[in-house]
Amino acid sequence: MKGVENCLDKDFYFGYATAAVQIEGAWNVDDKGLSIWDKFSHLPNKIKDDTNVDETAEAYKFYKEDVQLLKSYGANAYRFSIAWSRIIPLGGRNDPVNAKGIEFYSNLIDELLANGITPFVTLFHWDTPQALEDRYNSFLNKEEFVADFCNYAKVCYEAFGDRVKHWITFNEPEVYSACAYLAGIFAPGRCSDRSKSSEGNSSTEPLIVSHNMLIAHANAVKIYRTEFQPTQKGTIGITLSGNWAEPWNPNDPRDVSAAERMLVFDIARFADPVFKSGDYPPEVRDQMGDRLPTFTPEESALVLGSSDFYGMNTYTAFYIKHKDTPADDTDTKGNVVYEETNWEGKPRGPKSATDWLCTTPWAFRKLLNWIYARYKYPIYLTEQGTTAPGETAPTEDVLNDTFRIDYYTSYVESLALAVKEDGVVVKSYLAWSLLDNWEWANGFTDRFGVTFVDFSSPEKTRYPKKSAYVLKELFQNLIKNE
Ligand code: PNW
Repeated sequence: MKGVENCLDKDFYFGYATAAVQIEGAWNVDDKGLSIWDKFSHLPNKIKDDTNVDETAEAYKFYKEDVQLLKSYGANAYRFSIAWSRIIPLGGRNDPVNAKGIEFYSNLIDELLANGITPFVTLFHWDTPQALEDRYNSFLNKEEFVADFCNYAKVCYEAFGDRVKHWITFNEPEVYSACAYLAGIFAPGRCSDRSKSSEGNSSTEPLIVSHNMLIAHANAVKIYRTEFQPTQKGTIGITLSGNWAEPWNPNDPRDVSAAERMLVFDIARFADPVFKSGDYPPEVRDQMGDRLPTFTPEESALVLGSSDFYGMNTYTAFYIKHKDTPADDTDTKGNVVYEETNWEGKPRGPKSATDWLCTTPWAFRKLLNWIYARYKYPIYLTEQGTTAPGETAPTEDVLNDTFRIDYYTSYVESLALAVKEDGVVVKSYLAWSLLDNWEWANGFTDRFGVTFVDFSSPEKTRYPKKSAYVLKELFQNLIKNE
């Protein structure tokens, strides 16, 4: 990579991200409570390969080995999520705290710090305690949920805040609310389609859930800022998802505005309330009308500015075409059509093993610029990565993962150019993911790791892929030594 050497500051964080459900296993060990995924992954016909989260990569058992992997991959940061149901097995503010759950994360944090790796901790990566779902439908009940989440967050700040200086409240409200409450393919699996779910309303619930998530986020941040930040001196924020929208036909103004509208619905719907205006973008309210909840003036003031940084997850891009028919009432993307090729037949990019994901480095630089121009907050890239076709066994070919190497090399170059040429402020690059893991509704079929995991072996043997070492070298060249 020429011309961009040393373009990242010495305090730049390079490392990997994971989530508890996807790697920990140990679903009933040390008094853990049930999460909604412990239940959902055992229901029939929900997971592509009929697997569940009982074991996954067993990171609960092998966390020390994983910290050594991180070290050997040159990582100076690791983003993981805390399983709420390990800390408070029944989830609620009047339920007991589980000392063994605290001990596990405390040990993991100490192990990371002893190896020179900075922890980034996500409080919620989609695994609500099942008891809260049973009691009051979790996110659908604002008062109860906000109070229980704040209590859980406070327990975490108290237990880990002396050592954790980078907090992320929620991971990807957009993806979570849409998959769990619109499509019904994520736990708790609610949607309007009665052949899939006996409960749910796809036109309202995703909007209520993500609204309540923003309010829970803002309240948990207020607690951190008033009671903990003055002494613990950490930072706290939210991580949002978002993929680039490229006009299907750049010469058709209707496609140009459709692509911009998709970004507004997909990204600004969550980011504007937090980073810009304390409210949803007007074009979103125009389309969604009364289905979209409103912020009270107090809520709006609390949400605006409630993140110290912009937590960004991005993977790919789509060609976006306008639609001539009116939006239906379950639309959350701005009434557009997603296309695989543009008007000239040009494909998005090389296809991964995951249906929605192609390699589109050209779009990453545009998206970084779009977000930075709109919000002017320092960006923490908290997830990015890919699956690769044909990864089924740890053969020499599979471990020499050229598809993933090309993905990372080209995306990291786009990042470096955005920083160096465009002046975008980026503070971290946390690749998804350290390990092959349990990819939600796709089970073990989608391998996102820079480490191959043999899920059939009792030790869940880890085999480094070459991309891990390529990434290490890329960042060694990009991050300044002094
Ligand atoms: C993220 N999309 O989800 C999650 O944070 C991870 O837990 C997950 O394993 C990873 O990305 C890979 O999927 C996404 O359709 C799911 O654009 C879907 C999309 C983006 C992110």
